Amino acid sequence: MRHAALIGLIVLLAGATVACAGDDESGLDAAVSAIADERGLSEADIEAALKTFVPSGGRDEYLMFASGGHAGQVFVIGIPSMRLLKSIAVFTPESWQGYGVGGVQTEETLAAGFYNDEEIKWGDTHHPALSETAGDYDGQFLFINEKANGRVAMIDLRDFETKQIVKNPFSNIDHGGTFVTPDTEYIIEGPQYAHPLGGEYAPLSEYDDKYRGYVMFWKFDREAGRIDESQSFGMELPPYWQDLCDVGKKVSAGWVFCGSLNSERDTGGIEAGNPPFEVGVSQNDMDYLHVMNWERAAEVAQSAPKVNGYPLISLDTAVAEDLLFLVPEPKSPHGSDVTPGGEYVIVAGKLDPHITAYSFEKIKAAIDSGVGESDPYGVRILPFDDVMEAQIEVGLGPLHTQFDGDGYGYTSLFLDNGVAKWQMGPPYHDEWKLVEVVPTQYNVGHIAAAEGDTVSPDGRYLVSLNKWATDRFNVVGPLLPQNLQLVDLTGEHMEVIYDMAMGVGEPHYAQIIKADKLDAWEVYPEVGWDPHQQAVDPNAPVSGQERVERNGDTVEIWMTATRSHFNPENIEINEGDHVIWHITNIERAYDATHGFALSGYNVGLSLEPGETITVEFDAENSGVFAFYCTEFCSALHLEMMGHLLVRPE
Ligand code: RUQ
Ligand code: CUA
Repeated sequence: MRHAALIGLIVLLAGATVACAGDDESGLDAAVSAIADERGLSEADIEAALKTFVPSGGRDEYLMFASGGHAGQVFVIGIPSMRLLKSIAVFTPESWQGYGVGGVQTEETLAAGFYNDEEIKWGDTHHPALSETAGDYDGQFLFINEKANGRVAMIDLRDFETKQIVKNPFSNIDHGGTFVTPDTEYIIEGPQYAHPLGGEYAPLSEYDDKYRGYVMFWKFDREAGRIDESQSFGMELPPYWQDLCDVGKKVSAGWVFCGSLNSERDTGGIEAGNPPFEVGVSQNDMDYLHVMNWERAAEVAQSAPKVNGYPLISLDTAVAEDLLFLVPEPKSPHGSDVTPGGEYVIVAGKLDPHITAYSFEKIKAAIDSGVGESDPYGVRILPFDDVMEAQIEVGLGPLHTQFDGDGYGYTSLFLDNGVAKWQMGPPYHDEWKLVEVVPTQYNVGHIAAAEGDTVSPDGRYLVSLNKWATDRFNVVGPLLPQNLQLVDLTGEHMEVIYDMAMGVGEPHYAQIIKADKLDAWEVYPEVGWDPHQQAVDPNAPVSGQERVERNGDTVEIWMTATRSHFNPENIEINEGDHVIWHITNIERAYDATHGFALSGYNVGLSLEPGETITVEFDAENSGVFAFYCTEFCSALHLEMMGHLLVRPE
């Protein structure tokens, strides 16, 4: 019997049920064996299926928030089932959620991120960051950066909706964020390609003088559930290409660490006979880890001059006030990740097969002792040998590191296609050493471990966020899905137990939170709820007071929606009228969402139970326009409609 051992396991797992139900073991045996044989499944396959299967009606133990890459969204994925539960609209309009398609509230959220009032229709989300309390995910808010236009968004996890987008005032591109400080005092938006201030024009010949990196510190007001732009500030950095950051915690609380590349300050120009960027940027053996004191920077920012409306700490001030130091890091570094206790910063260099661990204690000692030469901008470079704690050879193309709760680090290997598990030195274990590598399929970028960025990671599961899934799924045209692979960390060896095809965007980074830390609403707390304010809209339509009022050329409508009608149903106005249309879904039932589609006027809303949305437009098209509910809400859903009659002039 091929599957004997495993069937033993299944029987063991199912033990109680089997015994109670009085089923006979050999029946289960034979049934499993028959299915496995028919489908060509190995014992490992059956074991993986058992570990990831969540029966109908079951819940996942963790939720993963994954960036949607250039889909501009955030994906919510259950673990271990790897089911996609939601795609949260963030930087891109989305019509199922009625995001940016007619509703005034969400259109304003999106418009706050437009470029000089020019509509931006997409975004490139990279790094989600869950809000933290004392260094632990608290399940309240999620932040994410948008690389292509230098923006940061905030999602409220009470209703899983985007509430705010802010735009970097100093740079029109970013990358190294978002990362939150241990109590979510600040959300850090790290830069990438150096830029003239504010994205103004300056020729590349003035690169050394006019181009800079700008790290943004967005202040978070937890009470208000908003980034407080008035308390946010920026800091100028040398024109290296700052890359991923991580925030210090516990012993390194108050500090932030960002890797960089292009310490060469290369400006490319293959068309002019220069070496291409890929060569020019990879000449030096070392680039620089940026070590920044954000706590002190926040004080210094109080008296910093405002530029583009925000305090900006100049590079000279950053140097004079001891806010910024550099540490050499091996060739073309990418990730920098702080260990759970904050003792070390782990850096991985794309062109170096090692991970390098820097001791924060040694960094502090080097800062205090005043050692080190200055870079061309006067920033002190702490000597590598003074601050380096350990190096481990892990494989080719190491990128990003995560941690478990047992003193192990996990680093993605982009070139070797795998994830390396390695042991941390003191205070976790006696020595630093490589444990094993699990192959992944295919080019892995980020990895995410359960509660992996907190002061107390869970381990157990790790997701490898792989790029193109060659040779993995059915062919669906030349644009390949990505492959999110679930890795089981509980056994003696790491094991890939699920392949999830991701057919949208390109998930970069993700964070995984214990599901019971989230406390999302099933319906909005009260009828007439404005999700933008997270409060009742005093002007919300209420049952029994539905009406249409005219005031000159302005027509204001108070409409309610319930199963299975809108009230009022027919509305007659004049061409050219200005229309303000409020709709409340007055239902309290858990599953009673109504949609609102208005043909001819580009309006598509989602009204969840209790929600009020306002739409505003000029009635420039005359004619008869049906409006209808877009959710199949009841047997008489098709009857849930009405007419907007626009009389021609
Ligand atoms: S990084 S390319 Cu997160 Cu590896 Cu953006
Ligand atoms: Cu309401 Cu369909």
